[in-house]
Amino acid sequence: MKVAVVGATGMVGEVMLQVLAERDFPISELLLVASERSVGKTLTYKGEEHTVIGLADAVAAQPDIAIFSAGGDTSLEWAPKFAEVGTTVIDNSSAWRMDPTKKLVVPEINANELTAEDKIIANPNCSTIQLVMVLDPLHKKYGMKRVVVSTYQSVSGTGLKAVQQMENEAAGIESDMAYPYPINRNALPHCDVFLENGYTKEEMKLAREPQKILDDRTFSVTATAVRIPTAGGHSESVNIEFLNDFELADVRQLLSETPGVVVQDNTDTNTYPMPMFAHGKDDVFVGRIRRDETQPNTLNMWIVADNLRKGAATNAVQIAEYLVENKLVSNTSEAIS
Ligand code: A2P
Ligand code: 11C
Repeated sequence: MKVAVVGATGMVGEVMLQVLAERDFPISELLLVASERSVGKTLTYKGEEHTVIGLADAVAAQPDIAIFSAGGDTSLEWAPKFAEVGTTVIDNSSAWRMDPTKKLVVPEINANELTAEDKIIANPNCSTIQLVMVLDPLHKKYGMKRVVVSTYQSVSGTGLKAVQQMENEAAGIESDMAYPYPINRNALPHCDVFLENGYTKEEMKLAREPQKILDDRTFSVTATAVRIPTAGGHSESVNIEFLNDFELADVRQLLSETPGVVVQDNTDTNTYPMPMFAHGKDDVFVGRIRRDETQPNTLNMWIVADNLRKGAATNAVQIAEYLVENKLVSNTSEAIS
C-alpha cells in the first residue's frame, strides 16, 4: 500500500507512525505530510528517514490510503481532494463524524459497515472510542436506556502545547498557556469549545457519536468532560441504566471475553484501571464494576484507555487493516514491507 500520514509531525501523527511500524502494516511507499512549516524536515520510520511533504504533493502522489490527524479544517479542505484521486481517507478529526454520508467506525463494533465506496471514513473521538468499546457488548446483552459519563481527560488530548504547559507549571517555569487557567494541580470542566446549549463540543461528541457507532438512537448519553493534569490516558466514570437486569459476575465475564477490553477489577488487591498504566497500550481497561444501589438495572464503572493509541492512532490503523484484509481499498503497488 502507498500510505500517506497527514499530520505526521503532530502528537497523534507520531503515535500513528509507531503503531503502523509495530503492527507491520504493509507499506510500499510512505508519504509523511504536514503543513508548509514542516516541509523539508525529516522523520524516521522503521529506521529510515523520510522528508516531510506538503498536501498538494501528497494528493499528486495518489496514495491508496491517507490517515489524517491534522485538525478539522485541513480534513474538510483536503480529504475530498484525496478521495477524488481514489485515495481512501481515514480521518481522525471531528470534521466528518456526524456527516450522514460518512461512516464512523470502531473496528471491533461496526467495521462490517465499510464498503469500497467509502472514500472518507471517520475515526471517532478518543473519549467516545473507549466508552463504546465497553458499552457495545453490554447494550447487546442488557439493552441500554441511559448513560451518564464524566471524563477525566489527559492533556495529551489537547496537543503538545498543553503537555508543555503542564510540565512547565510542575517545574515552576513560565510557559505559553494552552488553557485559560493553570492545569497543574487543577481540574478544568472545559474540554474543547463551549456551545450554545451550555455543553462543550467534547461533551456533545460523547452524547452523539455512540448512537451512530452502535446504530441505535433508543438510548441516550449525557456527559461532563473534565481536563486533569495527567498525560497517559483518558479516564471515565460511567453510570449505565439498562432495560434488563444483570448479574455482576456475568458483566465481568462478558467484558473479559470482549476483544480489546481488559477487566481490572479486584478491590481486595486495589486493582483498577489507571491512566499511568494504560499509557502505551492498545486495550481499553475497565474496573470498579458495581451495582448502582439507588435504582434498578443500573451499573457504575471506570474506563481508562490511552487516548493517543486506541483513542486515535490504533483505531485508525485498525480501520486501515480491515480495508486491506477485506480488499476494500485499491492497491496500486505491490507491498514490499
Ligand atoms: P505542522 O507540524 O507542520 O504544524 P498537533 O495536533 O500535535 O498540534 O499536530 C497537528 C498536525 O497537523 C501537525 O503534523 C501539523 O503540521 C499538521 N497540520 C496543522 N495544520 C496543517 C495544515 N494546514 N496543513 C497540513 N498539516 C497541518
Ligand atoms: C480531547 N478528545 O482530549 C479530544 C481530542 O475531536 O478528535 C481530540 C479532539 C477530536 O480534548
